[in-house]
Amino acid sequence: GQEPKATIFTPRFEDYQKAYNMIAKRLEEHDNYDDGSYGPVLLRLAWHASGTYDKLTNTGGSNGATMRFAPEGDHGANAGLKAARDFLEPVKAAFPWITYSDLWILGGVCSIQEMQGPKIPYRAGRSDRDLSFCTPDGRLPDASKDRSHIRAIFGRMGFSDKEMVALSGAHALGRCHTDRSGYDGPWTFSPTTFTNDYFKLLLEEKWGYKKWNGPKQFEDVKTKTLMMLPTDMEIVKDKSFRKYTELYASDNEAFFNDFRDAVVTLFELGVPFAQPEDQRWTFRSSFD
Ligand code: CCH
Repeated sequence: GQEPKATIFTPRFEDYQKAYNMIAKRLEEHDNYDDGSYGPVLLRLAWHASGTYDKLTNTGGSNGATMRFAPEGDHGANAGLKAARDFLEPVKAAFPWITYSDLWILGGVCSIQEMQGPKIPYRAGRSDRDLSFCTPDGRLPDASKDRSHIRAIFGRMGFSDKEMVALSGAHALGRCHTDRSGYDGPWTFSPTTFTNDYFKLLLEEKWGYKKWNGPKQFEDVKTKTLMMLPTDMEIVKDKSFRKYTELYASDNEAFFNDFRDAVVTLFELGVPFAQPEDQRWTFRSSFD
């Protein structure tokens, strides 16, 4: 006789699109957070999950979602990211087949697209790993440092000067929180819309030291409402970095394209995908 066959559920593009849609819907519904959106902190979660990558040892990166565990979740750089992880829990509950590590990156992709940024092609296939895969503290950038630190940290992941500048443009979004990093304030006047304003403001505004008891940071002299970190200022002071800052300030399309390419690379660092590079998925946005 015939043996009944167990059906194994293999999620496909449309299944991930459903998870994307739920994240987008939650972003719209929960507009009482920070400047009106969880989008920026979701992107920061995806970046801090990925930005631990070390190309020499092929350790770290978004595979594993090891920030779930105390050693890595408690690293100073990850302060406040529990808000983003908790925001995604109902999505994990509704789509239990998705791994945390795929979900966190899907959250980053969704937040960029829903905040009117470029379409970010995506691959699934990350697996969750145990706490023995947690990375040591100190792999993420320290905002008080200079260009050599930026190049050491992003060089360790394999990025070029151009890619470092393109990725920095994410600071068009969100803000610093005194109870997380110690720094304070947003970089732009529209912190929930993805634009090239970070580069424009870096070049066009006059920046001075903020007079306060907190860590050394910059404020725009005119309105004193915007901020820049010491590392942000390196993006205009360093000659090689500045070339790309000028390019992205004057050419939004170049910024969108280069940011997309760099962030796809970032989100995929160290992940052994089965899904081929030329078969990435592009999700429909809520406003498509
Ligand atoms: Fe960043 N970032 N980032 N950043 N970041 C902070 C906030 C955001 C640095 C430091 C800080 C990238 C690169 C760097 C976002 C995306 C990216 C904060 C404030 C600090 C400090 C945290 C707080 O207080 O809540 C440094 C240093 C570097 C590089 O040298 C890159 C790359 C990306 C993404 C591609 C986003 C988004 C935020 C806003 C988070 C929020 O909660 O609003």
